[in-house]
Amino acid sequence: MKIIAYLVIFVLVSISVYAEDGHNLWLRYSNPISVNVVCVKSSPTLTLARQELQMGWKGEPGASVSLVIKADKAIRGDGYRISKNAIQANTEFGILYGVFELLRRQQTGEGIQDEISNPSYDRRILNHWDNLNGSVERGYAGQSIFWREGKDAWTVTETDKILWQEYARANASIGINGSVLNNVNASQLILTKECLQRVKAIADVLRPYGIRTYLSVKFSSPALIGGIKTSDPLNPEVAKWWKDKVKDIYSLIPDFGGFLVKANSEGQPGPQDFGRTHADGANMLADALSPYGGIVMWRAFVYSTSNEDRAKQAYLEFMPLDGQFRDNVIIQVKNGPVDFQPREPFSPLFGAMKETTVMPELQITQEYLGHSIHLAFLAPLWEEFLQSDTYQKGPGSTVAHCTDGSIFPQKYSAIAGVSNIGLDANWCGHPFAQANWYAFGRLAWNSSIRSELIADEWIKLTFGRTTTNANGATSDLSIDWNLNFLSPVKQMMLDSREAIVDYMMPLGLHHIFSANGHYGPGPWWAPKGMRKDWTPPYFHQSDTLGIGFDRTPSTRGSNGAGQYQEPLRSVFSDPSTCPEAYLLWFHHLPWDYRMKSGRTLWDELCIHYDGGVQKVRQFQKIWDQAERYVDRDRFVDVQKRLRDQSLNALEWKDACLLYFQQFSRKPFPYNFERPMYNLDYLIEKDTKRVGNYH
Ligand code: GCW
Repeated sequence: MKIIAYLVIFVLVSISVYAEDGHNLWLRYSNPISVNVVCVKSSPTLTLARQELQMGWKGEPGASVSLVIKADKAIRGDGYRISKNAIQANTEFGILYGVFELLRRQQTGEGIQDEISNPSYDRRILNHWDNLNGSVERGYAGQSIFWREGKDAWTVTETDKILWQEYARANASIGINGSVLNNVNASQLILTKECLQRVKAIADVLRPYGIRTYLSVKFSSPALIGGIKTSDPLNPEVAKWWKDKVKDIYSLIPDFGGFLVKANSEGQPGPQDFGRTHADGANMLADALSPYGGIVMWRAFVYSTSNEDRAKQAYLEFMPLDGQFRDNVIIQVKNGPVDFQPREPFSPLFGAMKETTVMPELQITQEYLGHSIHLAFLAPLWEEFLQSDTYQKGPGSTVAHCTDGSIFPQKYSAIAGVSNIGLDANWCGHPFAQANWYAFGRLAWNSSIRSELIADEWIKLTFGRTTTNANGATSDLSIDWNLNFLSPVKQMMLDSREAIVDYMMPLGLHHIFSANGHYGPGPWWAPKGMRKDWTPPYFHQSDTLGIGFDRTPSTRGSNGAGQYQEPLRSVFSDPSTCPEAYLLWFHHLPWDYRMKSGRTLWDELCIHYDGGVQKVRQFQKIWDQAERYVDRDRFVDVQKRLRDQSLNALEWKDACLLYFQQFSRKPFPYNFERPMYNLDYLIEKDTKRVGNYH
């Protein structure tokens, strides 16, 4: 009996020691080496910087590192200068970022020269689509870390504070310096006393890590909670209500960042309800915030029931307002013109609004990329977007440069990512989804770093085992680890987004999801009476003649291509010059259209769908070979998710190809894997799952 009891205790202890829930993200220091931190100033932030060094130092034992706040013209904003033994910055947050960079270099074995690093964007912000009842819109990693329902909804517990602090630290480690705490589909209640008290408590925890707090607000709040009859932005009483509210907020949160607003979009109230423009609405809020240095992020995600091509609508509504916004208003534009699809061309608003500050909105949470089931490393998607040339001020006017202040004069520069964080132990659901949080921060700090470097760093920090020799030098991960783990896993990450494009919607197809949570295939989905631009047939336009959305200037096209600057307008309008990745975004083409490969469009489509499935099968093999380098918990977790993904990829391929085949009336290429599902079965399965597909 005794032996059994000992055994049980031993097993339990081992489990608790070795259980790996992923909570530590990319911040895994082990066996710290002694270091002497020299810093003449003191503040809560500098104390954090000092602690980080003491917890994570992997350099020479007993070395001295000095932290110096000293103005230097070459250092901008919260940038820093680092060398092996010193960090210099203009601000204390710059020091903290420098410390994290120094430690990252040590952990990953990258060298450290004397160098300066300045942020690409001043404001690097996470948008949480968290509702006050604790649910998270498009969240796949559990409930909100900020809000909950029930008796203790407003109580700030120690557990809350610890979690918020861990969250803040993780953000600071990758340079994120802002959080919008609630959903853009905002509740007016966020501006009530109770709520603002909780916001203050959160802001107090985030502050030392350099993170400003922002809120999403509902435009009709004055009428809903202010006792005013209207929310017309030109009504003086309304403007005064907002001014007073802003004053209250700043008395609680002196460094409050500002408001994010979704107005006149998908049923949300806005200035147009009162015959006013987006500029009238945004400026009224901007005037209330400007005395305190606050900003308004006004979203351009608008489309109506009009017959106009949905992809053109944001541009049509916002371009006429260019130049009418205050300098503390930033128009927040999603990367693509439709809605966070696996692939879209960049939104034509980037670079086109020349007298208005524009910021990109990226989606970290995988609403359209397989939720937290599919492995999708999003840095390649964001890199492709940020490096897209808009040609708005000649060649080289990339989206990054059109938004970071290097081309257009602008008071602020900003970038936002819709967060994928929830109460799940590992924060993000899929262990690899953490890499997207990481990648967003790294790209917001430096928009020109390559996806490959980001993946490399993340894998080393998240799965790496550094070894330290007697002299304290970290002999970075072994050759075996590099060859058999780092390199294949990195390749898998880098290929993962393209795999999804291939098995979901290749060659420029978009928005062919079923109604069920934007997860599974639904090219057929078009219930009677449903708004056309909410149904996949609107987007793929399949018929016996061909497939694709005609956005050319031809009489049958919407001329969406016309919203781009030359030479893109012409390049996109001509199928022979349009990049094939965007072909069916801009063109409706016959099934036997000749592709660059010499194959017909139909055959090419088949090859892409099949290629996507094959890639995921390959990922499974890669991951299985990684087993001996990964802890059991994360290994099994990823292995299981890859299995689901494989099956889903097959469903996508069979559903889309069998559905499109009804129009193409062409056989599958003969050397090509035969479908394993029947279309009827997949349609029925989809219908039964309405509302709760994952
Ligand atoms: O993509 C759509 C989402 C909605 C979201 C909306 C938006 C927050 O399906 O869930 O609402 O975009 O960005 O406003």
